[in-house]
Amino acid sequence: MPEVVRQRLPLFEEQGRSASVPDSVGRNLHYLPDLPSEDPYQAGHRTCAGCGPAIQYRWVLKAAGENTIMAGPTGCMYVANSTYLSTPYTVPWAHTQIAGGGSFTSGVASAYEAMIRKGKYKGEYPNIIVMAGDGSAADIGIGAISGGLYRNHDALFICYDNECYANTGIQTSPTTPYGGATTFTPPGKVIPEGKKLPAKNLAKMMSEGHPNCYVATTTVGYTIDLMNKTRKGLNHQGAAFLHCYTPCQKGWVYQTPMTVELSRRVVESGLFPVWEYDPATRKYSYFIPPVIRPVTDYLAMQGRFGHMHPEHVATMQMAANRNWEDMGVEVTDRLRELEKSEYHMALRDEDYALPINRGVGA
Ligand SMILES: Cc1ncc(C[n+]2csc(CCOP(=O)(O)OP(=O)(O)O)c2C)c(N)n1
Ligand code: SF4
Ligand SMILES: [Mg+2]
Repeated sequence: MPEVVRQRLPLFEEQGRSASVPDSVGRNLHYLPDLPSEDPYQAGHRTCAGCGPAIQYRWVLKAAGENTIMAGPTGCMYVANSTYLSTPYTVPWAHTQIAGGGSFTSGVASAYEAMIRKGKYKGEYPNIIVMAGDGSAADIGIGAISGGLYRNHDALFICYDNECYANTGIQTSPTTPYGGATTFTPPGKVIPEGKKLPAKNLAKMMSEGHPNCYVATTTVGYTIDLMNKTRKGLNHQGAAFLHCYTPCQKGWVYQTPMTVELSRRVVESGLFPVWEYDPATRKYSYFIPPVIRPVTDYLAMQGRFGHMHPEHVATMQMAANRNWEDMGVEVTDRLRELEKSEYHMALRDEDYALPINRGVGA
């Protein structure tokens, strides 16, 4: 019976394969000689300017390369990427029903295994990837994705997390953070904070609940990390799950060029821990950012938090401090103080707020 031959994608910066060259004023410019020139996610999509999920799609597909099959459950990245005669993919791509991304992907993986073993397909096993929004991966389609991870199909299941049901008009999802204003969690007199529940811890559910699964979190602020975790997930024999934070300019109301900056600040403020889980050792390794910030450095950049009162900001700082503790980082006295509301103003106060904060719910 023919063996299933799997691809092995090298990691970027592995074994000193990155390089630096001096620019005209003597600074070292860092580059990756091995960065593929091909872009399986090309021009032609219709996402908003600064769309975080579109940035993620591009880097994931650059890392995966041409021998890839993609599935996209219903969401912005289906609707904005599948206009008739104007799709951005150079690789096979299929739309799936919003709840069915996991089962579709399981089926594709099983079919390739069977076709190769029966000698009906002669090529290498392809990269099989599903990129589901948070509404799909954390809510409507979580059952099918959990099934695929549990049965350990050889595929990469990605949640691109823009923390809302964006495509249908920015409704709350299980990953919308506490305090986030959406069309279903508008702040008002009765519920001034907007969303009351904290976000579902999706990635930890996946790592703790699926014993053979490689699981990692990342953001579009750390390109090499995103591409390497994509490749590690694809190289892992069996199921892998990647949770990627991807800002939504339209839903979060921020200045368009700030997508990458937000994707770093969310990590630097302790609100989105970046980690990797090795199923062989059952250990987590956390990325500790070089800069650690108060949560206000992150919240004040976004209109969706512009309504928050001091006690809501303090609640957010408390959650961030708990995350730092989980990561083994000592919480400074200053960050402890910021757990108290008397150390904060309302986010709409001039000292915090950018003009853009007059957006959603403000
Ligand atoms: C079963 C079902 N319920 C609801 C919808 C309507 N719907 C289409 S796109 C969408 C939003 C999906 O949100 P998410 O998965 O987070 O992707 P995003 O739009 O944020 O990219 C919804 C609710 C649907 N297509 N199918
Ligand atoms: S609404 Fe958000 S996720 Fe959808 S295309 Fe625009 S920026 Fe991207
Ligand atoms: Mg979403």
